[in-house]
Amino acid sequence: MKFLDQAKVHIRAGDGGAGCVSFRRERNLPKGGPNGGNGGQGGTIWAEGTPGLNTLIDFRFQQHFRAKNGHQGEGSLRSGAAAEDIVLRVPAGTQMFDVEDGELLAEVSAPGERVLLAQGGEGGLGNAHFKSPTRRAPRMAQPGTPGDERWIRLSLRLIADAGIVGLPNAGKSTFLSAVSRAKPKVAEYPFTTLHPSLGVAYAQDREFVLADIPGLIEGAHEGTGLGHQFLSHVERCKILLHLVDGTIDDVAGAYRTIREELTQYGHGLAEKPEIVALNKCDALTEADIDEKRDALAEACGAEVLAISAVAGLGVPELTGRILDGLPVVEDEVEDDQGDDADAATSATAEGWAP
Ligand SMILES: Nc1nc2c(ncn2[C@@H]2O[C@H](COP(=O)(O)OP(=O)(O)OP(=O)(O)O)[C@@H](O)[C@H]2O)c(=O)[nH]1
Ligand SMILES: [Mg+2]
Repeated sequence: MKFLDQAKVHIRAGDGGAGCVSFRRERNLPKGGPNGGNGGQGGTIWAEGTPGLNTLIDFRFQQHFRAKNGHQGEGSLRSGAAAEDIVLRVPAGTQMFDVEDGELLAEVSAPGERVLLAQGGEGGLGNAHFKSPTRRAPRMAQPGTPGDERWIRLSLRLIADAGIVGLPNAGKSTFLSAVSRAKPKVAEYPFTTLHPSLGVAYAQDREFVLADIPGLIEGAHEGTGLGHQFLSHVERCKILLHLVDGTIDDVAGAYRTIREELTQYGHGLAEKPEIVALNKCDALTEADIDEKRDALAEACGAEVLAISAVAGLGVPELTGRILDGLPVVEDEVEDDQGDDADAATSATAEGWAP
């Protein structure tokens, strides 16, 4: 499945049905009163967060959403039927903007959350409504009001707890696949990952969402490599995991390159809590590990974990560290989330496979 994080759709809510002008006519009642019913409500358009969904790709295939109009009122005081609502299924983390003025209309931040995008029109009142002692045969009824209509831009920012950053080839995707069921592509060349991917990691009976984004290189903020466009997906992470490839000579330089890009990008990324890990330690000697870990610790001014994403070395400690940095959510594993979370995980893993 392809990843798509921007989409433009046209939405049009249904118009309200017209009210009806009608009079009661019966053989023994030649001048019965007005009995025109009200029109029905036009269909409204909503957006709803959907579990297991993490791309806006569906909106490439369908860009127009039009809800039906409400039915007209009828005689004998029958109200017109309301039209059905339409629900756009979007991933959690989707923001919706008005294309015309760029205004943020709504935001879906959790699965199941529903927001209004376009209100259906109200049905018009039938002539029965206008009856009064002085006006016993009103020949008027209201038309329905029109439904809202607009172009909206959908913009998805993944909501992950932790985001993995690092140079290409640092082993970011390998780490994601080591701790979750996500299966991102891993290869020995840079820029293997072209789109962000998400995985749910489990550790210490807790779970957290990890985002793997394409590697950054020097000048990413000026568009070099794949640029830093994907950094928007780690903007909302609570913590950054900074992976450094231990097999390269200048690990401190690699670290600083990424830090510089994070700073250039702005949006508070450089201020986020960061955990630094030296990866690929299975390919290093003890002495090498010590030396590089020290160099890295000096560059970042914090303790550095030595890990091997491939061999699983130091991985539980690292996930433990990430968890320590995340707020504990009460009832995290309770409720009916258990099964759902499982289902969402596998869907996520498949959904994100490139
Ligand atoms: N020896 C060793 N190799 C590793 C380890 N982790 C990753 N690799 C290898 O490093 C290469 C790059 O791994 P990826 O996970 O694709 O790296 P990435 O950071 O996702 O790279 P991009 O997506 O290009 O940014 C692959 O050949 C991996 O097998 C490790 O712990 N030890
Ligand atoms: Mg990758």
